[in-house]
Amino acid sequence: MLETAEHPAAAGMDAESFEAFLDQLRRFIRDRLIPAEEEVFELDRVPDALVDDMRDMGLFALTTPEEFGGANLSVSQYIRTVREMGKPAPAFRALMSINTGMFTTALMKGGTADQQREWLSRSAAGEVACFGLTEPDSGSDSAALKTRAIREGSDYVLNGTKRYITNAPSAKIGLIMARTNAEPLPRNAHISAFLIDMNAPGVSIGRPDKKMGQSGAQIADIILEDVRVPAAALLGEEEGKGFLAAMQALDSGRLSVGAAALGLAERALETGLRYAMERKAFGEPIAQFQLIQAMLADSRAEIYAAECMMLDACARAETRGRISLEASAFKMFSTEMCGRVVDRVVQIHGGAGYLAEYEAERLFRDARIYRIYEGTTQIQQLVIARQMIRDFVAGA
Ligand code: COS
Repeated sequence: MLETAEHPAAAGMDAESFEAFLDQLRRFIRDRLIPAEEEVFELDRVPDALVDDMRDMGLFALTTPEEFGGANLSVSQYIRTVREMGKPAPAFRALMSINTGMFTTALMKGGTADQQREWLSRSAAGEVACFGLTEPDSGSDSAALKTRAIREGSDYVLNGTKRYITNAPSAKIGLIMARTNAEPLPRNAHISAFLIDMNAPGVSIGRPDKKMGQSGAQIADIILEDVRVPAAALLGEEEGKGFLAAMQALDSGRLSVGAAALGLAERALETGLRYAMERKAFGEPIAQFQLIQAMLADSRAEIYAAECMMLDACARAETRGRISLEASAFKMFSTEMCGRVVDRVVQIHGGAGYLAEYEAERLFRDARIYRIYEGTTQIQQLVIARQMIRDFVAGA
């Protein structure tokens, strides 16, 4: 949840309990999640028993207010948690992070009290959530989406297709953006957000897409054919607020992706360092060679820079309103940094880095999407530069 100052219980969990939770999570990751990675890759999904364990750990309820069954973590606490979840196979984080990130943020900022009570409680209880913004003909240009929601009496009827939707195959609840007026202008004005039960008649899910990496994190199309929902499903019970809800949710999502990329980079560097210490060439561990050390050192310094950005962006989110610039800057830097780190780790491995048998190869593939989803690096540049221009014009 962003802008916690708006929320009465903004302080999050007390520091001691949070550190204890983080220790427990690190053990859970080490003892349960990492050993299950191969199984996740084979099944291409997270096994049910592990999903249950994740629910028991409260991982779907991290950011939900206590009154709806959540832990009410502060932004910093939540994002530090995501960083840890960035270390095991990405499938685990993908499964819980829509609930704790975009879904919860959109509801907290734009939902009515009744909507918050129903949907945040379901989310916190571990009903997997999805977020339907992207479509076959609109990715970066979110405002161009075509899915329609037409008012019929006290209902809305939705038709359209959503694409690349994380968790679509397992989701029980969804926040789906649709156009409530066919008028294309003003560009963002007619986009609304709907809370959907994914078992509703007319909702069907495409076959999970085959991807370059992040095995086990499923994405698929959502096809909406005459899906009838009550007017109470309209987020905030007000038309035209969907674009804002999506953009606000993306600010939160971008902090989360940046943190996940940081976690993955840290794991990759550990892998690279271990290999460099064990692998010998010319009679000594390759870690003793200065050119290998340069790759290790550059990676370590960049990880440190991303960590500092993360902590600063979170601190600002806790004391200030909109942090689109910082969220985009952190997401851009951290995901690009992660790309460089995994590339160096493959290089440190030499020929072994190209083999599927070694972890470096998987980490290299898994990292690639972070520079693309929840806004490409180029979209982050746009967000940053536009904010700079706005501030300049406003004389800030
Ligand atoms: N918080 C609050 N308000 C926001 C906002 C945010 N994070 N982002 C945009 N807005 C507001 C703007 O201030 C603007 O308000 P006014 O009309 O009052 O000035 C309005 O929303 C429209 O914003 P903008 O003009 O920037 O919209 P554009 O259609 O030009 O699109 C981009 C902006 C390209 C940045 C946006 O569409 C985007 O982020 N695209 C990428 C989407 C994405 O990340 N997709 C990945 C998958 S989604 S899971």
